[in-house]
Amino acid sequence: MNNQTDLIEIAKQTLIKNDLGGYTVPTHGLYPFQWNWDSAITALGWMKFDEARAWQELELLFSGQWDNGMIPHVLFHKESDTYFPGPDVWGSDKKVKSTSISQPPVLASVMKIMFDSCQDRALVDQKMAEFMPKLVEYHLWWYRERDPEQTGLVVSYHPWESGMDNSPAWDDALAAVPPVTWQYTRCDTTHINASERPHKEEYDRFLYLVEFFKNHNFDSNYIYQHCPYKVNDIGIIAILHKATKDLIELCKLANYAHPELQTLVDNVKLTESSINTLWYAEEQYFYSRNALTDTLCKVKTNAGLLTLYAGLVSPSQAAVLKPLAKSWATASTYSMASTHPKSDKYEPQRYWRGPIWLHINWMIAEGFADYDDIELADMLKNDAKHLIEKTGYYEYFHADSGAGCGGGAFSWTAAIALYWLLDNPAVTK
Ligand code: 9WN
Repeated sequence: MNNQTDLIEIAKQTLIKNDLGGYTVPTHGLYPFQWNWDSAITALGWMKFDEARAWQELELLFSGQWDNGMIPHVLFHKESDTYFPGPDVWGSDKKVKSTSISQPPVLASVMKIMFDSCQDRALVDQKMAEFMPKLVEYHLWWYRERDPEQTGLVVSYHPWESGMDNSPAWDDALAAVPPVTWQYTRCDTTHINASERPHKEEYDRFLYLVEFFKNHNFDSNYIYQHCPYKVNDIGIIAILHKATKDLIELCKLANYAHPELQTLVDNVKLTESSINTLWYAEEQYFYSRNALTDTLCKVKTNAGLLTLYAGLVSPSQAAVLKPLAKSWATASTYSMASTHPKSDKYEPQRYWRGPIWLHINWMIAEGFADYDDIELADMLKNDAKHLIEKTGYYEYFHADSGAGCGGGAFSWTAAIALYWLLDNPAVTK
């Protein structure tokens, strides 16, 4: 059991040790590159003790932005042989080698927090001038490329894009993707026990999609028409929606006028008018949808609760979601399992099929606080605190035993602890 002061120091040291010169790896060995949503969350931790370094994290993330506006899910700044699939398998030819998909775009929401909280205002102004055009382009990319028919619900082409790679919500959609037949050697299971990682059947299909993008020269139109995996991911949709609203607000606060700002405003309205197509009335829950078969992915995963964080939930829906979330949160020792513990798909220690991720808990807690359920928000926060006190900064946690799972000395867990859980006043370097 560590005390508060120790936990703050260990969290800072975790980020410092994971710093590879301007960007932070999620953890050494298992994930040796810069990941998109990890870096955004990690910047919140840096912000608490080194504001310049927090902005630098974003600078390196923007450095890999594609000309079409996309910010990739992984940037391969430096070579490493401890991860598979690396840049050769992905095959992109950009100036910074990268993957060809994105990740949940929490970046703008993070930038809004940094804008509101950072003490060095001259630095904030400088960074806003530098990053705002890029950030708007990133959001325009999401709506233009991933919702070309203007349905209000963007699509995702890969479970890795969801950030919740192995969620049981993807099982049916992924089963329709052909497996690769070539031999490959995974690195993840040399770092981590296989019982905590996806099965080979899933990896075979993850890799098929990676090759599919490469074989079709990353052609957005072709991929939109023919990708064998196309999902309206409720998690991405919710995080994008919240982030776009934050971005619009940021444009006003930073006095930044982009000629296509109205497009963002229009897309916010469009999503608001179409989100209920993902509400399954019979079970009173928000689900992702397999866009190829037009069927909802009916597994209760906590991604559905991110709609509260996005402010997409009506009062009557919130009245149903609150008691559901309470019984969900209390169905395991620690709140809140990523898959409902009563679901037959629940696996308490396998990747995204049951364990707890603290940055997701933070978003869900924010959502419940916004909908005036302080009790639930506090429960999530207190449990998250108990987990780090008991176990430290693991990638994720077993919802019943509280054991740390996946990688250790993990950046986003340390960062969200610094930002959300540990009462540490900000000090600028
Ligand atoms: C693939 C880095 C990333 C997270 C994802 C998480 C895991 C990668 C993997 O690690 O995914 O992107 O190889 O398993 O699922 O959310 O961003 O921490």
